[in-house]
Amino acid sequence: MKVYDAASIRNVALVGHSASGKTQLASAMLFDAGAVNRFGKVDEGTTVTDYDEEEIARKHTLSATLSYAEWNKQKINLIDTPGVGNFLSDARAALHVADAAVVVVDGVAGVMVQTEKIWTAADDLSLPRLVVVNRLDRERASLDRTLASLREACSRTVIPIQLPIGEERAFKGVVDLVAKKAYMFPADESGKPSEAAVPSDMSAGVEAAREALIEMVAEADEKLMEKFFEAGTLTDEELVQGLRSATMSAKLFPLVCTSALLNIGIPQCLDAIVAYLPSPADRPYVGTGKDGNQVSRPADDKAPAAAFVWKTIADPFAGRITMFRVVSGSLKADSNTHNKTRDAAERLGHLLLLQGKTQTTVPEIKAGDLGAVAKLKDTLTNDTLGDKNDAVIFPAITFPEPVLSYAIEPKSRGDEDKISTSMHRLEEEDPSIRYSRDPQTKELLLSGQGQLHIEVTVAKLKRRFGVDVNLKPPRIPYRETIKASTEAHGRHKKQTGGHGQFGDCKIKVEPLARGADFEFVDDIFGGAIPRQFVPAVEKGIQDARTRGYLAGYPMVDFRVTVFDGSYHDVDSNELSFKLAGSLAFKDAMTRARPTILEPIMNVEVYAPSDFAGDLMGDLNGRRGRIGGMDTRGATTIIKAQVPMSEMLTYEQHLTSATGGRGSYHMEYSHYDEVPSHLQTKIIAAAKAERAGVEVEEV
Ligand SMILES: Nc1nc2c(ncn2[C@@H]2O[C@H](COP(=O)(O)OP(=O)(O)O)[C@@H](O)[C@H]2O)c(=O)[nH]1
Ligand SMILES: [Mg+2]
Repeated sequence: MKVYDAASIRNVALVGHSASGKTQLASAMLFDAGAVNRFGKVDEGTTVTDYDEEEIARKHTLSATLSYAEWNKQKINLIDTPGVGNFLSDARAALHVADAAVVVVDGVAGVMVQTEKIWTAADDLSLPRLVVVNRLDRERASLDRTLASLREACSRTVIPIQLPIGEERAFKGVVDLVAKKAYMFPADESGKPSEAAVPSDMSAGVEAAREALIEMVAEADEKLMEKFFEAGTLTDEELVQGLRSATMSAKLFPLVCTSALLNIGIPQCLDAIVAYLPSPADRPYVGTGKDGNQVSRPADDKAPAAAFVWKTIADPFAGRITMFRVVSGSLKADSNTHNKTRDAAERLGHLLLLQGKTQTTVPEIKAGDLGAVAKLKDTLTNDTLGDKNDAVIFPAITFPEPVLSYAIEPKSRGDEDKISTSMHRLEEEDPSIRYSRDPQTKELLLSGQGQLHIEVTVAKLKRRFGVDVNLKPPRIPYRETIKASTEAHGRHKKQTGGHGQFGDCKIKVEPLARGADFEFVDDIFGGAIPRQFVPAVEKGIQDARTRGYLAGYPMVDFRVTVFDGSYHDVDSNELSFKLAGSLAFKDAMTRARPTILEPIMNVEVYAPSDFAGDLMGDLNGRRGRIGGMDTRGATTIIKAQVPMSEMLTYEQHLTSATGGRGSYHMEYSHYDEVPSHLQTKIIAAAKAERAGVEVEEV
């Protein structure tokens, strides 16, 4: 395997809405560049980057996958990423180690919800982007419409550097606007075009599009603007240079046209990646130095070794596979390194390049390149590896908090231990899931980004670790709070021969603002309760509030002030004051008007406009509050706030209501009070459940 210096590498993340053709595009690029011998197809389960059985079965990318190819003597590292909302965290992680994003957009549907999400994520990182309008061979595909949606939703400065030749089924090539050349592709999917003259019926369109490109490039740079005004145009060289620097500074986003399935336009897409997107040498990586100051780390292989871990794979056989970007210096096989985040020694065994699931061992991985290593001891995603004496640490990727929890139970009783070790491995692989035990019901909880995310995690658990579990209906993380202030009294007294027990406290409870959680204030003067027992009062109240009052959900957003009490010289002890605290809490609840809160989600629905009326009606039926509506071409975007409990079945509803053409995104917004008729139901359900649990425990 050749070793590439940083200037000869392009690290690109393929991102965009699900089914825009990212995986198929990666497959075509790898094939055309000669990195693989076979043109893999998503529909046949033969692509390099969707190799996981779960991905093949579902025909959806579920996890970021690394692959690479050489093109024009440059090594392109391609990270194929998921486009389904539930799995977008992996796409975000990939953006952190890429120097540029290739944003793939479906030429039929245009910009969709996840395209926008990931575009914004790339904006936050100031990442250069190449836009690929794919699936141009499909019926109803249109570059013009897709471009309009890109300019509306993403950026005004998305600019075609190619035009498609032929539409829909007749799509057979592209015109390169920079070189004014046409490339016609054969129907055999070989991806080997023949050069041709620009079709005569396109010449006016090509001229106009080239003018528009030149103007945009000139606009992005003052010097070029002056030249443009003087000469009325730019030279070819000025155009190429200007386009490159405007793309690298994320001022312009060049657009290319492809059919990844028919292998049309792919070599030109690879050319554009090499010509216009930055190499690691062009973009220093930013980390934190010794005193917390920012340091900019160029991709210099002579500098101290520093690598950032962006992903971990839990392989049941090979163990942990750690995927990293070497930021500076180089990592060497069979050598010692240091986990600087955890201050722990690590031993690097075989270093790996990953072509999907195929691993190639290499002696060294140098600055700017992406690679992997198996069987590290302590290293997890977001850690920095490298030279012990070099202070730099790279900023962590933030992963989304889970929004939904399901209870799981093993199908066979003996699997309890195995579940927990396997789930911890899967948590290492996917930081957007959480595995825990419900303190009230003792159930095992699996939390994640949505139903599909949970189902896929459960499928992984079974396939990789042989643990089969039942998924119980999702649990809504209700909370309780109070609506009124009151004072209350709790006294615990027991006199049974010998030592008695005595604790006594008076408290005040007051509602706090939403999100304030819980405050405890010690307002005891004059020793009404001895110092050492006040924490016991707090403990008693804490225990009681986590068990809730109405339906067993933790009570939040209130303050408790203990302001008085009494004690007994001999009989008072910690336990007595704890019980007194808990009694005072219960007493307070009889007057504090307790109520139940539920999580409210921000929801964005994208669908063809014909469905907008029905979808809004449905959201109203789910107690949703419509916050706004937008149209983008033929697509309507509905924004609403909807209680989580009403959204559990939304995925299925939206798919069937729109024939699969709608999509949505949802994230946690805030907690709000549950309407009282529904509270009654929640309380009844909690009682029934508690009764059930008790019976079982007998
Ligand atoms: N007609 C056509 N179908 C495509 C094209 N690219 C991808 N597809 C199909 O679209 C579906 C989704 O492709 P995939 O690569 O999995 O999309 P991803 O979710 O963005 O990775 C698959 O059935 C592909 O065969 C294309 O250029 N033309
Ligand atoms: Mg995919």
